[in-house]
Amino acid sequence: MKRLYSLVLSAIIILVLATPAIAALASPVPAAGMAELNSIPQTAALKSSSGAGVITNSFETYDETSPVIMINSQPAASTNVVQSGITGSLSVTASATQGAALSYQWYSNTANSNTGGTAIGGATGASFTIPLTLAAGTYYYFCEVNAAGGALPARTSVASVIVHALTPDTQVIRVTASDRVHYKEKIEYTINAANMKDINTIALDFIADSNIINGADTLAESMGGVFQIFDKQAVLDPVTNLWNIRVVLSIYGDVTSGTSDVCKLWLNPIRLGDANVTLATVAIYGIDIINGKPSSNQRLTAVIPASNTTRIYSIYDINDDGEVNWVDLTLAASHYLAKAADANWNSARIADVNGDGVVDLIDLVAIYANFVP
Ligand SMILES: [Ca+2]
Ligand SMILES: [Ca+2]
Repeated sequence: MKRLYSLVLSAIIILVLATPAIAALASPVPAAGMAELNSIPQTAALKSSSGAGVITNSFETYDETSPVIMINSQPAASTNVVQSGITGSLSVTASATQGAALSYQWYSNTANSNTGGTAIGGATGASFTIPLTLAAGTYYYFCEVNAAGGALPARTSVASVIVHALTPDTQVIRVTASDRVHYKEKIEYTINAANMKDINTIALDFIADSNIINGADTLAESMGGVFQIFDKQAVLDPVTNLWNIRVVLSIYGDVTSGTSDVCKLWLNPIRLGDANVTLATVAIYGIDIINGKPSSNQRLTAVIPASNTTRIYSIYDINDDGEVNWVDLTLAASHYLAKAADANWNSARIADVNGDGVVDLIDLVAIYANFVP
């Protein structure tokens, strides 16, 4: 073990010494004539080389020194809510090169499109709370991200919000989870039930992508006066690695009406990326008042499918490509001995994984120790 450690240190030190050459290779060299190209106005009349005529071309003006915006995670494609009990929000994660400051503007649209749309007053954060007063129907939203320094704006894909009409007997199941979870932590899903009067049993079937996540030691646990009959996970499709997770709950007297958290579900990240978990089906059975057992009649009057996407990230993934490997170590090494007082700290600080204000061997060893395939 000691020998392995010193081998790693040697490898890192060699890497650090070799870094200027790597950095020189990686630095983009402006193409000859780029400055002239950039000075061409948006619509330019160019004379052809033969002089036979005039060709008019349109150009997007592009300055290679401007920051570039990346949308790292999109708002949920589809969110189901129930009228008068609307909860939840839509959110976007974005970044820009050169550490440019980002700004956000959410839009609503009458069609399933992210062109056009109407800017929503005050909706200028990375997260947008779904308006509580929406009537039953389908609504379309998207976010436009802008960055300082002349970056081209970037728009997210469209997020549909489906508002279901509420009737007195509508049972509602909601599932919520964090948008982002660190690789070393569990993803926690909270299952909330509403309008459970005279309900005996709830059976929930989730579909999870086991390329990214796997069952935790404790898969599910009931709460709020609800009894858990069983939980289990099984391979649904060995080709796509989709897993089915079934949780069956029994409802007792305490949860007869209103809204209550009835269960938690935990999954373990096994890789970086977007973990998708969908509540595929819900079966709700009422009480058979003759013998007190579950009725064979399903009482469900509103299926609320819910899909949650959680970004599994690692602070050691310096280039944010979903893996922690030698590329990240090389990138971090290119900032070796950068300090918080340095002019380039804005670009170097990502390599300071322990946050102590300097990029040194401790950071490089930590990145090496947290490689993720
Ligand atoms: Ca990486
Ligand atoms: Ca450090």
